[in-house]
Amino acid sequence: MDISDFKSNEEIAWCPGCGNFGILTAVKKTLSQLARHPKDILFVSGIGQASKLPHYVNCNCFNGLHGRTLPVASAAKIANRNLTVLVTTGDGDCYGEGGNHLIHNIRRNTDITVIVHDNQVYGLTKGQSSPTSDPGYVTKIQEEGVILEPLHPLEMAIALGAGFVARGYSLETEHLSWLIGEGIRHKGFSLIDVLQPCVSFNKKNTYEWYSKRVYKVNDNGSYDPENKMAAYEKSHEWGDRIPIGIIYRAEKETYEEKRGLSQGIPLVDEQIEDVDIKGILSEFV
Ligand SMILES: Cc1ncc(C[n+]2csc(CCOP(=O)(O)OP(=O)(O)O)c2C)c(N)n1
Repeated sequence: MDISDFKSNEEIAWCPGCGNFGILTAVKKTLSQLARHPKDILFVSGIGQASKLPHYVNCNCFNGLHGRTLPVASAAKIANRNLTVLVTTGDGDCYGEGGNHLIHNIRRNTDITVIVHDNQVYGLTKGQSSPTSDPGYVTKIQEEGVILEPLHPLEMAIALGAGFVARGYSLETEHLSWLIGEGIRHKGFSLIDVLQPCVSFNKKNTYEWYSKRVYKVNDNGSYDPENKMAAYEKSHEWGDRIPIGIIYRAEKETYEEKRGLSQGIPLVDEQIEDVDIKGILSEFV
């Protein structure tokens, strides 16, 4: 496949200069290298600027409710393991309203790849603080600055037992594309938090701000992403230096394996003629 095979005809509604463009480029590049047809790829998203990304990619898309992406994505993967299932979500969508789903889908460990466009702000609703906003960050609502402690998503994911935990930067598209590919190849739940400048509402965490701090965690080859305690410590690093790359990686049994769903006929292909679906549905209508 070629990058152009994944281009959709939708007009892009992001602001000029938005960090989401870099993520879109990285996603399409990764997909073009996967050697999978667009019909075999499913993007699930919620509500937000980040959640518009699947509209701009030519493949299957399920655009659901704010914060509810992960149960939908997990269910789709469980029903049809032949799909490559990706999630695009914002820091509000995934770490705020969808936080409970994040916790339990990490525990469930279905084979899905979650890309969080982390701009440290609610973009679509015009700039309120999000769970990852830096303390002191001033918005129209938080006029005296954010007073809550921020959530550290990578640290939380490692503590919960996620088997693939990574951070990318939307300006480093080659590196991000590689990370997304590694996340897809990882068997189980993969979390990729992407630093994504919001040029309209986040005037603190700008391209300049991130670019001064970001460094590749394994540039000198001495970082071991399989060392859990080192990864835990690294996941907490935030401030003058911000690591990007694969922070933690471990092989784990997936939900599909535990349930015996990784072999045999995928659920979606099972014949269900003998099931009285009308009777079941009538109980809910
Ligand atoms: C159930 C529900 N709660 C709240 C909203 C309002 N809402 C829509 S998007 C959003 C936050 C978006 O922020 P984020 O997920 O960080 O995405 P971004 O727009 O920054 O990419 C909120 C609060 C909604 N649409 N539905």
